[in-house]
Amino acid sequence: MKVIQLAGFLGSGKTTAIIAISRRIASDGKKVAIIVNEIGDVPVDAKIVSEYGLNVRDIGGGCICCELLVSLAYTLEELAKSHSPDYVFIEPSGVSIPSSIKNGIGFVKSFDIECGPVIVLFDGERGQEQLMDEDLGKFIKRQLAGGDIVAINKIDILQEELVRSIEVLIKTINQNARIIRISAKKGTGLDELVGLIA
Ligand SMILES: Nc1nc2c(ncn2[C@@H]2O[C@H](COP(=O)(O)OP(=O)(O)OP(=O)(O)O)[C@@H](O)[C@H]2O)c(=O)[nH]1
Ligand SMILES: [Mg+2]
Repeated sequence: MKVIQLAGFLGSGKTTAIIAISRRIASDGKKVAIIVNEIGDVPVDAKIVSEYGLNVRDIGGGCICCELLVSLAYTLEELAKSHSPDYVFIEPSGVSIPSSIKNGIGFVKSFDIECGPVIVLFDGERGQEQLMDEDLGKFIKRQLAGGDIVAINKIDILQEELVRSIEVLIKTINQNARIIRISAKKGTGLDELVGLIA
C-alpha cells in the first residue's frame, strides 16, 4: 500500500487532481482509496470524490497534520485491513503542513506501508499573489518546501511566460523538488505525474 499525499493551499486544485489521477490509476486495474481532511463540519469534498466510485474516508473536525494525526494513522490501518488498496491518496486541508503528515504516516508500523512522494500543488492562477502576502506567503513557502514534487496547476489558463517565472520562483523555494506543469481540469501533465508516483 503506497500512501501519497497531495497537498496545496486552499483552492489549488487538490480534489480535482486526486479524482483525475485516481481514475487513471483505477482504470489500470489498481485499487485506490482516498482520505480527505476537511476542517469544517460538512465533508463536501468527500461526497464529491465518492460519487466517482472511489473508496473514500473522511477525517473531519480538525487538522490531520496536528491534533488528528493519530486518526490518520488509524484510518490508514483500517483501510489496509478492509480494502487493501494499492494506493491511498491523502488530501490534507489547504492549511496543513506536509512534513507533519509525512511523520504521521511513519507512525503506522503494523503492516506493509510505503510512503510515496509528497506532491504539493501550486495554484498557477493565484499562487504568485498569495506568495506576496507576508504571512500567507510564509505559509505557502513552507508547504512548497515540503514537496518531493511541486506541480504547477491550472496551466490551461496561464501564459507560457508566467509559467516560466513561476518555475524560477519555486526553484528558489525548493531546490530539490521535481517541478512539473499540470492542468488537473484538462488532464495535461497527469500521465507524467502518475508516472512519477506509480
Ligand atoms: N482552470 C483550471 N481550474 C482548475 C484546475 N484545477 C482545479 N481548478 C478549479 O479550481 C477550483 C478549486 O479546485 P479544487 O479541486 O476544489 O481545489 P482544492 O485544492 O481541493 O480546494 P480546497 O479543498 O477547498 O482547498 C475549482 O473551481 C476547480 O474547478 C485546472 O487545472 N485549471
Ligand atoms: Mg478539496
